[in-house]
Amino acid sequence: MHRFLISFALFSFALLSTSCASAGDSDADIPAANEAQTETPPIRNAEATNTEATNTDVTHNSVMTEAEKFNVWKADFMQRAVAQGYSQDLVARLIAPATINPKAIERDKTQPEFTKPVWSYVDGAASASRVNSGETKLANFRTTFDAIEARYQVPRHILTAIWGLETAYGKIMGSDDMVSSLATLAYQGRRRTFAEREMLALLEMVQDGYVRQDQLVGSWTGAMGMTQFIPTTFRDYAVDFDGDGNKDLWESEADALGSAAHYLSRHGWRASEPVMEEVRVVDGFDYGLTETTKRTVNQWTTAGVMTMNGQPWTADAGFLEAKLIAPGGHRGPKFLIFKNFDVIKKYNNSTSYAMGINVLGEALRGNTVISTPWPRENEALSFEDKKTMQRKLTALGYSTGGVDGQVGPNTRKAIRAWQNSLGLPADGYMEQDLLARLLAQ
Ligand SMILES: [Ca+2]
Repeated sequence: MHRFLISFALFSFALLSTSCASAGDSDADIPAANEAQTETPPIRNAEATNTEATNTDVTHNSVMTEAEKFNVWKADFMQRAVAQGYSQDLVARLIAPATINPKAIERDKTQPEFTKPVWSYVDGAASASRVNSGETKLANFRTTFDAIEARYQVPRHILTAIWGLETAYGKIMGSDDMVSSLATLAYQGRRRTFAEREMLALLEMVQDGYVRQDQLVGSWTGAMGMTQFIPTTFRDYAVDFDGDGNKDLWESEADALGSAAHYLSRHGWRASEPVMEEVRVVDGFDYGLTETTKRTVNQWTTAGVMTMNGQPWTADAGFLEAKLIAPGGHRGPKFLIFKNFDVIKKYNNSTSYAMGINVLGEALRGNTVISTPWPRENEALSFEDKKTMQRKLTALGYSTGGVDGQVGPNTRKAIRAWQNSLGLPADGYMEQDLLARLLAQ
């Protein structure tokens, strides 16, 4: 808190897995803002997947081999791309060589059965090795960061954290052919709208000449370079920061970091505001206010929210709007989250991710931002536990909007209503002992 009070006038991420780092992109397990309120889609958003049926087209003719069906889809897509105005030459050169990426077929079918608790993600994000490497990068690219901050007013520690969480500072960028990966996702169908849209963006990128076809390498999910931009994001936000004529997010740190800064800036980054601040709340605090309610800091103070050290907020801070989150329930740490938190979620629509970026970023500046212990003794609910919980809540009249094993806003709302009925803190957070209590009911 003192950090915020003092530095308010200043500026106020393997992983976990590789590329699509944040594979856990949806906020399924973590109380977060209402994702439906997102104005523009984040770079990668689990919600962007779709489940449209594809059984009406020729690609599902069972007599054909997989490769033949793929080629039918490909010929059709190429025809449509040309009809949309892309040159026949370009389309043939870029799309015709595409082949099925077996990894994209396999992995896209895999459903996560178990989600790590939020603290595992946050701990991993700011591991000692990631902090050490980040400090080295900050030192090695000091002048680059100076120039990027001057142009975009996005602080270097946040950019470094994104670089670190996305690709371990450029070490794990994915080595899959972009066109084949996206073509496979499109052919497969579950993400056809997304993948075809991204393929058209690849055509545009090559057509406009600021990237070369041979550069189009990344993760099977379609994310490229040190900052893991999908093609539409690349097309709309990548910059040639070093001015060599090539938007090189793979080899040029200046281009990659400048592009990330440009992205955050265009999504409303506020240089003079914090990302999140840990807070305490009074006994009997109404946890129904967490997650979606937006109030000014002064209003939160009136509602019983306090700084960790008990000092008042600065006058300026009092007027900032914030939401309150308790990602580990009422026994864990609570945070006021500000506009910049939502801007980070435009990068990856996950509360855990945004927290990870902030925790790593602050660690790179020598700050520890979470002091309250997480409720680690509580074993996280399994996928089956979550479904059992959803069935029981629904049976008791608290609709979870379906039984899918994913704890999203609807399920948290149902948990809150059930908690309220028993006079429990309505934090929307289900623990094993609470689950036992629910099931006994
Ligand atoms: Ca460049």
